[in-house]
Amino acid sequence: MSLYREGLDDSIVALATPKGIGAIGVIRVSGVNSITIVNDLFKSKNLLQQNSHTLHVGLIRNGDEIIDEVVLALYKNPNSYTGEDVVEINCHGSAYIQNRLLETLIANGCRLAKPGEFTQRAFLNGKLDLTQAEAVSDLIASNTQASKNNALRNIRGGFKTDLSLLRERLVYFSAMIELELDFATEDVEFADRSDLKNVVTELILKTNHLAASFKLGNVIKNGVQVAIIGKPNTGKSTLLNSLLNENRAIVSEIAGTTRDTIEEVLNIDGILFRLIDTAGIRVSTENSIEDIGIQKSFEKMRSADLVVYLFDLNTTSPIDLENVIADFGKEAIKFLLVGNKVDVTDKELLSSFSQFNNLLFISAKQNLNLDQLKQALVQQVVEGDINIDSTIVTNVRHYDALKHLSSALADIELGLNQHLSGDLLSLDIKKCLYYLGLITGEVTNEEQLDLIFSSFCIGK
Ligand SMILES: Nc1nc2c(ncn2[C@@H]2O[C@H](COP(=O)(O)OP(=O)(O)OP(=O)(O)O)[C@@H](O)[C@H]2O)c(=O)[nH]1
Ligand SMILES: [Mg+2]
Repeated sequence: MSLYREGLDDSIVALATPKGIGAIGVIRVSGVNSITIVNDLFKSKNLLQQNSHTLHVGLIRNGDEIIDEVVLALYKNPNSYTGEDVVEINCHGSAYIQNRLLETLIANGCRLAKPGEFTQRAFLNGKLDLTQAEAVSDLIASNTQASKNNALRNIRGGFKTDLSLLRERLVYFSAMIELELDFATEDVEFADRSDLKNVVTELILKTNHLAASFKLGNVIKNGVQVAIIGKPNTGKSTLLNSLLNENRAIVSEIAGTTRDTIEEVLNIDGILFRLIDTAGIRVSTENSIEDIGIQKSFEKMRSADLVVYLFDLNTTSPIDLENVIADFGKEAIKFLLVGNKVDVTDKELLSSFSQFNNLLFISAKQNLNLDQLKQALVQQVVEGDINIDSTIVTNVRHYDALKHLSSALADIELGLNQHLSGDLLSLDIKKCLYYLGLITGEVTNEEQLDLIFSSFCIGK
């Protein structure tokens, strides 16, 4: 921890809003001398005499040079984001002004903040726990509504509440067993083994549930890979273009137009989808480039989270479709069946597909029923036992700790079944407490902290 405490005696500065032109920009200064440093440049009033949580309008000057007219927001420790004295300078949104302000603040004793350093200070000053600090990083990186909501929920501590409750119960048992060890010669049992077993069973359920939410959490953060697969000329590229509303992929009536995969992102109802247009699959071609493309299509089909199998309603028989369904079933591939070119398909032909459930009829070219398809995509993500509004683990580090936690809990369970002695049980309980702590930041090492905070951007 010392490494991190060391840096806390200086004042850091960074632009908190994006670089470039906007109506205003915000420069954030945090640290023991932050108010004094800004006060030296702000001639309108004495900031040292002002209350916390107040706003002050005035000029920032560097000697004779007027840099900008600004609004200062004052936060006194410990009631600020970082827990230190903080001044937020709302200046005009010009890159020149912002740079001049930063240069002047640095010349007067501030240091440019490293990525994530404001949040790191918040953590070190006890304002945030690790899950909250990491959620800030996720929030900054989030690019869809669903992932933003999830990050916000983690910042508010949804995740931590669950884990802290679990931790408290384990701490109790750990203490009781320690007590038993002190009275070892008297053979007493303070920790009721069947109570402990109940707690462990409950913990296992909760831990596994949180770990299972990781896949969904990851999907929200990184996107759902959707491969559009089908025979040549079925309209896969047309579909990609229509969903994106732009001419991204080349479309032609020549079979084998798409030779390489094309990937684009699409946000539907706040969920990020990574749509992949692939080369049409056919048995064998004379063309080696097309063959390589087809090979890639198969790879994408297997690695994607979901396959949209697109077929031409006019050239596909129900038996063809049965075979496709069987093939997907064999490889345990999640898929949606989508019949294209409904605009040029007669009704009788359509009715021959009535035996299939969940079949969608669309026209990629005429934009028919594309909303239905989008809803079906969302449905695939949301359905299942994990509710999107519940606590979701999105962080690989948390996931990893949950996995270890789960196996440590299994060890306790086994130990209880085998009537293991208190000192051995105690070791397993401590292991659980350690992994729980890794997530909430109660035990951690410096390297880990470094890694977490360096993924932030400067100004946060
Ligand atoms: N009538 C009709 N024609 C369509 C529809 N969708 C695509 N097409 C036409 O079908 C032909 C093939 O479309 P593409 O999008 O290139 O098909 P693809 O599946 O990407 O083909 P490959 O890349 O060769 O595998 C083009 O002439 C499209 O205009 C549709 O909904 N209705
Ligand atoms: Mg194509």
